[in-house]
This record gives sequence, structure tokens and C-alpha cells, in this order.
Amino acid sequence: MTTPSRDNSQSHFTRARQSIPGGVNSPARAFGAVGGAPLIIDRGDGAYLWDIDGNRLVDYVGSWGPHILGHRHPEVVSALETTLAKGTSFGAPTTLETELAEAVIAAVPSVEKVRMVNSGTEATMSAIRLARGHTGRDKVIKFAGCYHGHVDSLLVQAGSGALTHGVPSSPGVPAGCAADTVALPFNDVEELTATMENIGSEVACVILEPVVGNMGVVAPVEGFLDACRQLCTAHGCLLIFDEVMTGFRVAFGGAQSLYNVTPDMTTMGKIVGGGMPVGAYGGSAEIMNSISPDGPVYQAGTLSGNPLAMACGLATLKVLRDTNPYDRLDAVTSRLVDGLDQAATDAGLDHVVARVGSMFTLFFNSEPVTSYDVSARNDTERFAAYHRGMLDHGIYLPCSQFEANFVSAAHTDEDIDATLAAARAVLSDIAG
Ligand code: KE4
Repeated sequence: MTTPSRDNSQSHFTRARQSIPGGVNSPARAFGAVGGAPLIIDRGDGAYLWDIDGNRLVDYVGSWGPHILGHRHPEVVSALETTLAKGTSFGAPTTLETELAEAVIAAVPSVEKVRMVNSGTEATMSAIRLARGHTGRDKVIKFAGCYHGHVDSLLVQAGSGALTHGVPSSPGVPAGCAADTVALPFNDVEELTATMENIGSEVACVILEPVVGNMGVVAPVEGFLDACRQLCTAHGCLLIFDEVMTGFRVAFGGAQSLYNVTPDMTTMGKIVGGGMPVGAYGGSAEIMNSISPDGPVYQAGTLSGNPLAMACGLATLKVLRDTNPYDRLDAVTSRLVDGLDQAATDAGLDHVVARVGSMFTLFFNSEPVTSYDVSARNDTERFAAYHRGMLDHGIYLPCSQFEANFVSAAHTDEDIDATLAAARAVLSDIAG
């Protein structure tokens, strides 16, 4: 099989590196962990991307999660075009912001009020500030391998790009800032219980990805989410579910509806903006009324609630609500994951697969990945070979073993068949 031409991507990436750090506006897109230059994308449509060399790719990144409907869903495009005809940004309230807030509240019962921001990072940064302001406490408990955006106090043993590029706790975060952050092993009820008994009265919040996407996909073990809930209630601290990735992904009501555990606050992003820059954080009215201007905890943003972004998110949620693609997403993703599992088994490769809804990871690891320590033992070199091989077959995967893959409602049975055919060839090839 001939390797597709990527000359235009390569030369443009060389140019980009002259003006943008690493040539990328987010390190998660850098191909450092898999080799070669990132592809420069020209356009997307449905389940596909095209790079600037004209190569068509079956897309399992989906802009790192937002495109659960696929690229350029007609109703999303139409909503954007209609809104654009009226302008782009006013710095004043619009009806669209209220409509999207109401749609989020209808979908996520634990949320009675919600504030729109511009990214998942802003959502988690604001949520922990609110938790601290509301409780009068300073400490935050997070879990190693979870990634909550590049918030100073949460870049402690973080996942995603921080883990991929080997800097889980970033320079530039003052020791004083990280001092109030306690990172515990994910899925470890005993450790959390002991820590809460020790410092629970000082803890403002426990924040976690209820299903981790940023170690690769790691599901909560039985009882872990319930333990988080019970311990937060017992010690008077707030439970924050970071559903930036899982929100509207694993179920329309998010992981909290799937596992029937109710957090005090929820952070959202990705799908809630449908591919435009949107983050959101919400919770009970009693908690959210502490946020400025009704309350003393300050948070603001020039482009928060931007009309184009609101229209994009609102159209996305409306299509999800009206079409309910989740059963088909589950079935299609299950067929894909079972096929990947079989292909890796037939190739004789140490591997495990993890799936929750339409997010999944094929781990090159000999044991089930339940925590950061296990994920850190992934065979990242073998993953890099897999990534390169699949790319040569026109399959576009996240460029890190510590990320989730996403199936969209636009992926067809033929796309899944092509992906599995590619995987069988690539996995047997890298097994040698
Ligand atoms: P953003 O600031 O990137 O919009 O959201 C941060 C964030 C917060 N919480 C969770 C659970 C997240 O997964 C993220 C961002 N996810 C990464 C990919 N795993 C975004 C990709 C990137 O950083 O470019």
C-alpha cells in the first residue's frame, strides 16, 4: 500500500512553526507522540475530513468530541447561517443564550442554572472558584490522569496532552497554587475515604471526569461514583462532574444520567457548542446564585454566550433530543470495538479495549486500564505505529494513546467495515 502524499501538509506545517509555538494552537494536535507532521485539514463533512493534499479521512477525533452529529450537519449549518445574517457578537444578552441554557437544564436535571463561557477550561476554572467561594474552603481534590483543561490549580498530574507530552504537572504553576490541590488515584475508594476523613473539612470540591477520556477511556469501577457522592455529602464539600467530554456524549443527560449519580455542579463543553467555542458550568440555583452579578464570586467573558456559538450548540442539542441517536451510536461503536479487539487478538498483541457509549480506546497494554498508573504502562511506541498505519489507510485517530476516540451519528456501516479492514492489516503488520 502506498503512503498517501502529504507534501502540502508538511510544507504548511513548516511554515506554521515559524509563527505558532509548535505550529499548533493546542499541543493535543501535535504529532510528537506518533511521529511526523500533523495533517493540515481543509474541510470536514459528515464522518470525513479532507487534508490540504486532498486525502479523505474517516474521522474518529471529531474535533476532540464536539462532532457527535458529524461535520456540517445541515440543521447546524442552517442555524449558523441564519444567525450570522444578524451579526456575530453584541456583548449584550440575546434570546439564544436563554434558549441554550433552557435546553441544557431540560437535559441535565441536576442543573437549575447555567453560565456560558468559551471553553471547558473556563468552565472548570469557574466551577472550582465558585466551589471555593460558596464553601469558604480552599482545597480541591482531583484524580491523577483526569484532565480538566489548563487551569493552574488543575494542571497537577493531568491527563490528555499534559500526559502525552510527559508534563502532567506543568512548570509555571506556582507551588502555592498547587498546594491546595490533592491528586488521588482514580477508582480508589479507600484512598478517597481516608483523605476525606483527614482533610474533608478543608475541601471545597472533588472534581472528576465521571468517565475519564483523558487517560484514554477509563470507566468508573462499581461504587466509585457513589462513594464520591456520599463522601462529599458527608464532609460538606461540592461534587463537580467534569462532563466537558461525557456531556451529551455517553447519554443525552451525560454520565450522571447513565450512572444515576447527582453532582452538585457540572461542567460542560465540546458538544454543548457543537464545534463552536462554548463551555458551561451549572448546578443548583442556590449554588449558582453565588456567581456575579447576583453573588460575590466573580466570573466574566467578552464572548461568553456568543450568538453564533449559542446557535450552533442549540441546533446540535435539538437534533440530539429529536433524533435520539444514542442506541445506534452504542451499537455501531460496540461493533467497531469488538472488531478492533478481535483484530488485536488475532495479531497476538497485548491490548485491552474500553468503551462507554460512543467514546472508546484501544489500549496497547496487557491489563485493564483503571487508573493513571496503569495507563502510564501503555506501549506508546506500539500505539504510534498503529496510529501511523491507520493514517496511511485513511483512518484519522487521536494522536495519543491517552485520548478517547469518538464515533458520530454520521459514521456508516461501510465506514466501520473500512476501519476494521484497515485495523486488521495494520495490527498484523505491527505485530511483525
Ligand atoms: P477546553 O478548554 O479544551 O475546551 O476543555 C478542557 C477540558 C476539560 N475537561 C475535559 C474532561 C476535557 O476533555 C477537556 C479538553 N479535552 C482535550 C482532549 N482530551 C481537548 C483537546 C485539546 O486540548 O486540544
